[in-house]
Amino acid sequence: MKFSLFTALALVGSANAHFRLLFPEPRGQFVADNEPQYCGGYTQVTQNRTTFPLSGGFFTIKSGHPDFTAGVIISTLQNPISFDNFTVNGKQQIASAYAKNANAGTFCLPLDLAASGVAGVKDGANVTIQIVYAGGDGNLYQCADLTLSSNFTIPNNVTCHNETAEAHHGGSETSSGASPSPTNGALSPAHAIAGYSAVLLGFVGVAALLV
Ligand SMILES: [Cu+2]
Repeated sequence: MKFSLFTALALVGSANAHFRLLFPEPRGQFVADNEPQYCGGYTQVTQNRTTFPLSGGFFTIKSGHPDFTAGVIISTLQNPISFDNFTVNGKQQIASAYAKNANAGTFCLPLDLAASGVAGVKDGANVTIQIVYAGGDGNLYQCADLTLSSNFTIPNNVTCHNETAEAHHGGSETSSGASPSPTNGALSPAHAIAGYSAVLLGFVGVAALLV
């Protein structure tokens, strides 16, 4: 009895680790158990899209796992309902290349959608981004529905900062103070690892990377 209780608690703990998309706002309430599914379990597009800058944007995630990999794929369909909708001719449309980080915590990453070169990414377009994340317990997903604007800047009350957190699976990692500058983060900006083989890895590739 004691053993199964312990096992159950351990499973809950690991599921809670996962990751959350803090900004832009995800499709729905975070449900840890559904995060391995397409868009974290939210298959339908939301009606209240977030206005998002065509250039110079960012996204923020909170990672419960250290040693994670995260990237962003994009769909230009009005109502993307499957992973296929994020590909063209079988190729993923990558909005932000996969980046790795050794720490858990909150990380703000640049998301310059205009620079992605994806067809249909333009002023006024409705798009959906999907964060693809792997932290050691399988691939996890969160989506956000956006309307792009070339003359919009993210409001000041949406902060972009990095803050590493104590790793939960033992080890020697400790907390560090918040860094006010988005450029000071521990998570490498995508372009910094452009030559890295992870950049063009698909879903399977990310999983394989962590085995
Ligand atoms: Cu997890």
